[in-house]
Amino acid sequence: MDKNSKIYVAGHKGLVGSAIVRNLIQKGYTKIIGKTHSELDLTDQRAVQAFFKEENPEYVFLAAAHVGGINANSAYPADFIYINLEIQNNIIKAAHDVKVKKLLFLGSSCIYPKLCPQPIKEEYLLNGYLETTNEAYALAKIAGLKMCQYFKRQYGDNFISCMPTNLYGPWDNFDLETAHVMPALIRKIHEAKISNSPFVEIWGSGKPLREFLYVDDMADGCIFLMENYDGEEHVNIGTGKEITIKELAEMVKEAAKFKGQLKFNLDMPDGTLRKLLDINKLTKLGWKHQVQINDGITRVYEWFTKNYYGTICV
Ligand code: GFB
Repeated sequence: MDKNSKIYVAGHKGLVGSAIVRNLIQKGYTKIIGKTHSELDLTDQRAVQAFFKEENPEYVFLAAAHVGGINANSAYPADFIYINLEIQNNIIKAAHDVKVKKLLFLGSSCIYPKLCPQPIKEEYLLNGYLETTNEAYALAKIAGLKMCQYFKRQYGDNFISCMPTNLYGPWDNFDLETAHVMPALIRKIHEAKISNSPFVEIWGSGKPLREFLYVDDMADGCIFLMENYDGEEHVNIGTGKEITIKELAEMVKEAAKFKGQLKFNLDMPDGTLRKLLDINKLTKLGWKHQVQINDGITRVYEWFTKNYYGTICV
């Protein structure tokens, strides 16, 4: 990409897309375009086609998706598969039609089989059945990465894919019903502290292991791949480190200085017990994350208390 290449970031207002925009600006890219949901409905094929014809972007980061935590994924599987297939089909096909120079599709570590060996190598894809709590979302994301492969194979389009692990950072979704675990715990523990609650509820057993990547690191990894990778196979993006949900809750407690107890609600699902990505492929290409988890939690906690809690909740 040249510094004045026209770059479209689909989903530029979300956790992932906004981090990609921040990172592109930091790196000196000047022509970044984005459209809000009200300006462009990405599930509307005609509107997406018209937008691509009019703007003619040279590079596309496909970071727009209908996302949510374990509860939202389990409760609304029809929405997760339908909306995500629509968004990615429309963008990938429109990018092909206007001959963009390169497109990066973002998936998720939940695409891998529930019981596959750990850490998870890229080649384990489609070796077994999926985790039921996020099967619909995973199927859409698998279709997206395969579509990129097939357009590359059949038409020579330079469409690549990456599969980030669990992400966290500023501008996340802090709605407790639909959030991922990190923003949910930050909010719950902060609220427990200010209401002097003796405990905070944690869903599930606290035993599942998760790998967490700070979203600005992920953005940096995405731009690194856009600049350095043209392969057909997708690439994992993670830290290579995992912690239990209980350990995560203890860390958030520490950041928030909350002294109460953790109360595990076993009526809520654990989801998959482990999904640690093998990051050797990306490491060999020359990229590594920077932000360690304690530092990342502190940053997001501070962001939440200043920007979210300060303005929206109070
Ligand atoms: O982040 P999370 O919602 O999704 O949950 P997944 C991770 C773990 O944290 C689960 C536990 O074991 C939850 O039971 N947990 C504890 C909580 N307390 C809470 C809480 O208050 N809220 C939430 N949300 N979880 C998602 C997939 O799976 O991962 C998506 O559903 C996507 O498709 C995403 O792939 C990255 O890590 O289980």
